[in-house]
Amino acid sequence: MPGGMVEARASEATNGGTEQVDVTVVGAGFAGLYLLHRLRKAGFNAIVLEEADDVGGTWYWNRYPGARCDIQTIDYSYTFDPELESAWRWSEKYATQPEILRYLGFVADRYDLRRDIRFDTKVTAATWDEGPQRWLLTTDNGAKVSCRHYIMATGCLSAPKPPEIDGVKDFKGEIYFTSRWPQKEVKLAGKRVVVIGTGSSAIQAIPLIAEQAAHLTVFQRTPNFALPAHNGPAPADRLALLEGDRAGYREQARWSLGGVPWPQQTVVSWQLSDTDRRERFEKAWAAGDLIYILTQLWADQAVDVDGNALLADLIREKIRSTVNDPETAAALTPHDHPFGAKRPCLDTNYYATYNRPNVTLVNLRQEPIKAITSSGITTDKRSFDVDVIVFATGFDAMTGAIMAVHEITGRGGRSLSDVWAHGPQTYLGLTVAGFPNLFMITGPGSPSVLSNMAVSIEQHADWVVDRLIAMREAGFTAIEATEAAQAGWARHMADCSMLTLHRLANTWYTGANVPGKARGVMPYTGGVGPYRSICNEVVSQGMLGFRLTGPNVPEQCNDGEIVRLQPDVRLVLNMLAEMKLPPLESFGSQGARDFVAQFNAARPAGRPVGEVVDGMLPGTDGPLPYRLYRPATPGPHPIVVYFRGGGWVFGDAQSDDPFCRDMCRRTGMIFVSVGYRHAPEHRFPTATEDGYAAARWIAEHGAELGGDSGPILVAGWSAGGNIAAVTCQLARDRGGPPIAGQLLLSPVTDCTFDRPSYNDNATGYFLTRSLMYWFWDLYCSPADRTDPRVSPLRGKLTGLPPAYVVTCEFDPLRDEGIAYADALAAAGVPVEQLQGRGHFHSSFTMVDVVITGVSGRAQMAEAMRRFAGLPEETGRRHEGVPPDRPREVDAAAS
Ligand code: N01
Repeated sequence: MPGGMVEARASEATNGGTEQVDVTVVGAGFAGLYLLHRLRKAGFNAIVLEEADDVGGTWYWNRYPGARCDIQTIDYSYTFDPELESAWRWSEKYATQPEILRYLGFVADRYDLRRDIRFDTKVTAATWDEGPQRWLLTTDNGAKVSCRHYIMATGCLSAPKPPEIDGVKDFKGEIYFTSRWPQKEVKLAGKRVVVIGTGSSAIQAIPLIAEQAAHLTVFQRTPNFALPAHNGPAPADRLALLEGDRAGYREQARWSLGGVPWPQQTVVSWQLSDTDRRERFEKAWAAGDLIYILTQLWADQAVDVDGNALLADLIREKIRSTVNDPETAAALTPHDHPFGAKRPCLDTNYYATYNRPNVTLVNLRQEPIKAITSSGITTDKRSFDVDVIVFATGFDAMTGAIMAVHEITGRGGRSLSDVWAHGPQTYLGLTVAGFPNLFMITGPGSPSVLSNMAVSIEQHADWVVDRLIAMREAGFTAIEATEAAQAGWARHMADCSMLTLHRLANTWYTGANVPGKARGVMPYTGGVGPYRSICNEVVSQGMLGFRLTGPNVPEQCNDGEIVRLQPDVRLVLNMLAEMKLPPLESFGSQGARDFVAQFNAARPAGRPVGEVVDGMLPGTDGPLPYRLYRPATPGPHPIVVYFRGGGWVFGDAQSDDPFCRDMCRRTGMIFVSVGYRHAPEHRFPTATEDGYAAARWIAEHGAELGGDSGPILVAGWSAGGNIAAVTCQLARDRGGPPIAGQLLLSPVTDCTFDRPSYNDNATGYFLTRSLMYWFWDLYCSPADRTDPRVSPLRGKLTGLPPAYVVTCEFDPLRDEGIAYADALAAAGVPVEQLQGRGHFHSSFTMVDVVITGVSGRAQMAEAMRRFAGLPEETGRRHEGVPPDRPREVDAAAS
């Protein structure tokens, strides 16, 4: 066995009273048990330190009445050993805490794990020892351990949060925490009981406590969404799926978004009628499955506030129809967060429990707790005498389990608590720069609590153990994330969190439940499958973002950022890459048009607008088709003349339809999408002259089209951006029409192909350099290319209307767009730029596919409104970026 594990392996027992091992794991829950099993099988000398006197982790401590899992148990199981799977059969759809604990005990015994678990042992400090490159651990029973690698398998919800209510110590009755429920029986019969909190723990416990207590008073600060679990045997359809192809089912779970194999929905809410939506909802309600209702209703439910509100309203209806007293029902109905942004709960008779005569709800929003007294609880309005207080007040989630457990001191004596003072910084949620050989299982920055934990735990444990094996084989003894990789991960995390609605709620996901805790979405919101592929990519790219060192081998550090694309752009590009399409140009012009039309037909339909009208307008050589999008608001409206993208070769009424609809809705303006003629049938300058003629006609007939009396605006994407830019120059030079503003989205502006973006993004981002060459060849002979009617950057730029120029980082056209914006500004034209970090050429036009394009479109719309002299759209402010960050686009869901 080469390398750094040798001395630890040889030590076997102790060295001056310090036990020497290769790997120490903290926590004997789901993660710790599997780690120990894998580490042992890989030949490592590993131990687990566990504070409790038995295995179970979270499931050891959380033994309050009603505690169950709320992912179906057939999914919430180990999958690493098919024999284990056939050796254990769950008795219920959602197993109880005692059954889960029995399962973990069964696993511990089956793999003979207990002999390497030190129970009743709490780590009190962990310090990285630079010299020997090992972690030194001290424990509360005096034992010391030295290990090469230190793995925190401490769970995400293990550090209970203090109640933060004055007077707890004065209370003379009994106090319990759901998170530390005693092993002995708690007798509640005949007692006046209070439960503080209405999260998952409380919602499971309340119906059972109500059955026992003489009276139960629930103190609720924030209502939560809860759904009936409909517990019973595992549903036959799911069981059949699993048993029909166990390996396939498990593999699908590993690559799914949430760790349970459900298909991804493609139908968006506005494509469904009210009846269809209700039908889907009732099916989900009857299914009693969190992942199902969180993912299977419509594609926009988790990423779009409007799509989400449709679902939230249906759940609110259910609450109202279950709870008899309207005031109690109103208090129990959440309105302060989108459904799913705060962890929803699964319940059994939760809402109906409030119909019992022995149950009272106290709404702390109306009467906050003043103090706990010796005999009970006093609010702003009244006093309650009680015998028992149950705190279901939750956890210092994700970071608490790592930081609050003990001091962790890394390289240079830096403590993890200091490093994380402003929020957790990790690489992949697995490692922290400055803390060599420290790993976290389901740490902040990994999918963890937003996934089926069983699946995430196995992926993490496998990834870590596989890395340790690879290090051993290569002779490395230390591994550490680089600062650059970690910073890149933070950016990617922030990008991902803009994809979902989690950022719109005050929850333990964001640290908001603990006073003074740094705020930010802590779990990785990009999904289990994408996360897995990123972890694999780190390895296939030579341990990108890690520094590996060892005594007898040269250092290896392949520094860099693992994901630079926006998360949804990455998914789109991966999907396109998997399709292994031939180059678009190889189809020929008509073939390319047909292909693009077919491709576009598979997109989500555009959203409804007030009216869509197809018409014809006179062009220079005959009629040109147009499609007009009218807002639903009363007119007249400003008019935007829009030119479609498609390299002067394709682009029809359908191709840019979702974008035009979206911009019509956002701007409150009429969009007239013009069907200019295409190359190669109609070469330069036909497209430009058609565009200009159309703008002129539309300006002259604005009133007939429902336009207001102001000047028109122009907009265009790609080749359409080229036509929009040229139209502005021609309008200036040919006596009109007056144009109030121009929106140029990834425009072609110049015939030079030597700017860096042409090389940097030559391939791999859908619009390739060779496709651009093809477009140019079909449209324009080399002799004509410097004409400003196709290379507007070479034209006169003074006296043009104000411009909003959008470019995308991973686009061959990026630099010519920026060059045009800069040149306009130099010529005195008011210009704003939006540089789409992590975006590709089609990011902003792939409406409802590239969700991170939303905030860019929101900013474009604001700019267009400013150009037209309209007031700011305050209603959609949350979609945009803060005004102090104007030049780089952030993502946001609408
Ligand atoms: O904790 P929570 P939990 N005064 O933080 C309230 C998992 N889990 O233990 O929302 C008054 O959700 C607090 O109010 P607010 C699951 O992931 C899984 O219930 O902060 N109230 C909230 O209502 C879950 O999400 C299962 O305004 C106070 C409640 O206490 C996570 O664990 C079962 C307060 C805390 O709810 C945590 O759930 C159970 C105060 N000072 C848990 N402080 C499964 O089924 C807090 N609250 C697998």
